Amino acid sequence: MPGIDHHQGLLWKSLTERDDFETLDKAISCTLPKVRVTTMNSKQLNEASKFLSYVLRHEPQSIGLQLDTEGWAKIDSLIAGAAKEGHILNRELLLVVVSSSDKKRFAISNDAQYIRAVQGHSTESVNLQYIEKEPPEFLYHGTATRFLESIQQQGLIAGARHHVHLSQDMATAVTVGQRYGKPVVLKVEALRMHQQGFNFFQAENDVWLTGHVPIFFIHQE
Ligand code: HQG
Repeated sequence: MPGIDHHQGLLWKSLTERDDFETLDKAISCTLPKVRVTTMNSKQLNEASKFLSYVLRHEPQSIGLQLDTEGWAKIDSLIAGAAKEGHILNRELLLVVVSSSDKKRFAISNDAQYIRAVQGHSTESVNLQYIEKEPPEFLYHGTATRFLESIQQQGLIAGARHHVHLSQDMATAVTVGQRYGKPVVLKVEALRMHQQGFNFFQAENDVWLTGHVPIFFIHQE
């Protein structure tokens, strides 16, 4: 499959997350008492966020962690499993990562005992049940120009993840595409797809998800 080079590298893709760390320090200040601020910095939060993406989306078994089908991991088990692999986490750090994530990548359960990634999974143990929803007329997908030839043949495919990811705005799509090279934005006729029987879902963080986008619904911007 063209583009395979990327998919082979998926496990490390979370390292390309682009948290907006210029605003993170402000977020920390708002979230925690001053005495805590001095004990955390943006680098620590960035590393923790990447690590969480890795274990909660892709490789929970790397730290002996079990996710339920909805993607939830026990926070105590996460902290203990991470520590065995040399990643020092604590509840406060997790709470700050969750609350300051620019893309709201993670959620904490109401009883504060569990944590999960809200989308982006590749691990087979998770089958998160998103609620089906009618999409807006158009959604956008950011990719790199080097994938275009393959996309023109296959349409948009989920690859190692469970879904194709789409955004409601073009600016987000540009940022997403930039992770892999020269960005290009594809406009997807989402509503027309939906009317023809394709399912769409929206994750808690507003990212739109669908299984596959055939080429005849895709237009290059
Ligand atoms: C491309 C980030 C060849 C696709 C973002 C993309 C997102 C094809 C890459 C989330 C193809 C997959 C997911 C085809 C699609 N042939 N290449 N037929 N169909 N592709 O990372 O959508 O920061 O798995 O265009 O915001 O880029 O991690 O998916 O370039 O929501 O929270 O194959 O990751 O969120 O790459 O990004 P990915 P994505 P986080």
